[in-house]
Amino acid sequence: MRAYYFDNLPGDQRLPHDYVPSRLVPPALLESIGVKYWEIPVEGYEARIDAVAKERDYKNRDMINVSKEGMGEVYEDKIKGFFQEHMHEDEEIRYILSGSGFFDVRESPSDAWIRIAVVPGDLIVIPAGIYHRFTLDEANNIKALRLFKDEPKWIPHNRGPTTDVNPYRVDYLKSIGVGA
Ligand code: KMT
Ligand code: NI
Repeated sequence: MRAYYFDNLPGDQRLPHDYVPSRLVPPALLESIGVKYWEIPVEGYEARIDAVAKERDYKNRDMINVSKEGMGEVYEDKIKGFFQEHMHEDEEIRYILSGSGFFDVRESPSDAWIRIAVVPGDLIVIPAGIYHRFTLDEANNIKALRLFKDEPKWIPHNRGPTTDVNPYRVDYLKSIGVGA
């Protein structure tokens, strides 16, 4: 996992969009906006993922394969949807098994994009209420475990006037000490 500020330059979303020189984002900053992550080697990952799932009460899981081969006809639409800035009313938990990609999360209150480059072995928790998006990188494939607490709630709420007042958004901002 490597986190840095997104350069905001136009161009392919799959490119790194890293400033030159990079503006790295330290772990403490990610923590301050509620993003958590662990590194768990993929070789023999099951026992350690089971332990984290138990500790954090993640009762369900499934696997997602984001690639042309893995998704077929819905691939292009899914890719577009993942990259629309959105929030969820639950955590988005991903454990990367193979491939790579970028999770972009909004820093608040600056509203800057932070790009998190994930690789196999990364377990990332994107908190409920944070604005974020996802894209593949130029390798065009990622396979990940999706963990969830109870029933899967995958609904993306695209950013807009409604999400700005969504109770989960408001709670999120409160939890990181931003706003009234
Ligand atoms: C999501 O919800 O944005 C995704 O599942 C992206 C792919 S998981 C690496
Ligand atoms: Ni999401």
